This record gives sequence, C-alpha cells and structure tokens, in this order.
Amino acid sequence: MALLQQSQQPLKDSSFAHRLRNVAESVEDALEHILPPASTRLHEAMRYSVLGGGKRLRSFLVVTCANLFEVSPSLAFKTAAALEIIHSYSLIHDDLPCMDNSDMRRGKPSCHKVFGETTAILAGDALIPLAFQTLSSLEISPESRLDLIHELSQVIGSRGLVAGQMMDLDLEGPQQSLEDLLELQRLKTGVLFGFAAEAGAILGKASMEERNCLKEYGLLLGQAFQMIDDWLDGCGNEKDTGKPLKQDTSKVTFLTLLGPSLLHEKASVTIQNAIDRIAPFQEKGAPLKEAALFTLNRDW
Ligand code: GRG
Repeated sequence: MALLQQSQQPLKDSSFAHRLRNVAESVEDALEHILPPASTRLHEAMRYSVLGGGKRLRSFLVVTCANLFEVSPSLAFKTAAALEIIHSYSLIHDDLPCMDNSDMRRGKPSCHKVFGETTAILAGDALIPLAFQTLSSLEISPESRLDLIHELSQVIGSRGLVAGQMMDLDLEGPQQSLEDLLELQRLKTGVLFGFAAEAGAILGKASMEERNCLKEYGLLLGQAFQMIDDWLDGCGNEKDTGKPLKQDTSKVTFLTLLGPSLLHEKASVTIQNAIDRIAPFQEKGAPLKEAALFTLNRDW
C-alpha cells in the first residue's frame, strides 16, 4: 500500500486549501440568499451559526463529486448549502448544556452563549426545514430532488445522526470497544460525509455503481476525519482548531483506544481505502484524492 506522505508545504497555504476556500466562498454566497434576513432574534441566531465559519469540507465533497458529472456549479452550491445548514443545526444542538456543553464553536461563543438556550434550540429546529425547502426548490428532475430529500432525511434521522448522538451521550448503550466507536462515529460523522459525496452523484444522474463508490468514499473519509478530530482534541492546539480542546477526557475516543501512533496508522489505512474507492474515476478523481489527503494531514 502506498504511504500517504505529509506534504512539506503548510496545509493552510496549499493549493487544496485555496480551492477549499473558493468553494466555501461560493457556498457562503448561496447561504446568504437562502437564510432569512436578520430581522428577528431567531433569524439572527440562525445566521450567526451558519455563516462565516467552518472549513466547508462537506460542501467541497458535494461540489467536487457533482463536478465529476459536469453538474452546473450553482446547483452544487445550493445543495452544499442545504447540507451546511443541517451540519450547523447539529452543531448548535450538540453544543447545548444538555448535550456536549461546549461554550465555543468555530472560534466564537456557541449559539446558546450568545442567544440563550431557548433561542438556540429553536434556531437549530428552524434550520432543518430550511435545508429541505432548499433541496425541494432545486431545478432538477423530480426524481433527483426526491432522491436527495430521501437520502438526507435517512442520514439525519433516528438511524443516522440522532442515533449517533444518543450513543455518544451514553443513552443508547455504552461504547467501549473500537467496533462500538466506529459505529457511533459512522452515524455522527460518516453518514453526512457519505451523503455529501452521494449528493454530487445524484445531481449528476450517476449510475448506481458510481453513486455507491462515491458514497463509500465519503463514509471512509468521515471515519478518518473523526479519527483525526480525536487526535486534534488530544494533541492539537486551540488556536488552529478554533475550539476548546481536551473536552473528551471522560469519553472513549479513537485516541484513548488506540493511542496517537496507531490512530494515525489506522487513519492512513482508512484514507487509502477511500482513495481506492474512487479509482474508477481515474484522473478526474484527483481533487477527491487531495481532499482525502487533507483530511488525514489537517491541523484544523
Ligand atoms: C442530532 C444534536 C445532534 C447531533 C448529531 C453531528 C453531531 C451529532 C454532532 C455535532 C458535533 C460533532 C462533534 C460531530 C462530530 C463531527 C464533527 C467533528 C463535526 C465538526 O465538523 P467540522 O470540523 O466543522 O467539519 P466545521 O466547523 O469545519 O464545519
């Protein structure tokens, strides 16, 4: 297996980081149009949490996978925006005192610290229908629209994100083994990455085979992303990550189960597996390979 080398260039200055920022800017523009103006406290809270932050890596996957099939960029940006809206809802709710209780998010006070718990809960609630409204207004075939809505509703429901959160809060059986943790993180992180990649394929009316390759690539990327997230939580620094670290000391994480070096080895193997999944796309898949290497080597 090829060794996944760390580049000598600082990651934030790499050409990949530039492209990631370009996608982030376009998705931010789409979000500006989709989100209601800040005319009420609720809308202000929604805008505060969705705009102006985040790596937008899930968006990059939507846009890059859609590009494999020459989908119009504006459709891809709107779809990515819907996904970012869902991601933001999950972060707002996850930060609440009754969940992960985090005061900071994306380098600024979390939504409930600024707007209060009640508004934060309602802002998160209001983002969910906004994401589906966005997908339902895409100018694509009714079949593709329904496909996107169906897939997203599956991955964020009680067999997806919410199930992962229940497991994480120790409400649905404690997780101790690596197997349990992999399942928890598949639900909390993997499925949204899987959806991001699959959404590009749905927009592009890809074959079922292509769609599955991209979905599996996304799931594996999400798995490695979470491994590196655990590593950053224990071994990274707060300035780069923009959030308080070492929050998970009482939790079983990839870092506590594997230790730093085995964790990195496992993340490298996972990334290589992800790269193998996109082999059918040959050189057109190069940006997806870069996204995979970024996921492994990121420090924020
Ligand atoms: C249903 C409330 C609820 C939660 C679902 C997704 C989730 C479970 C919780 C969100 C918090 C969390 C730590 C999720 C794990 C995935 C993860 C590392 C999210 C942060 O993603 P980044 O780093 O965030 O891509 P940015 O800020 O870059 O968008």
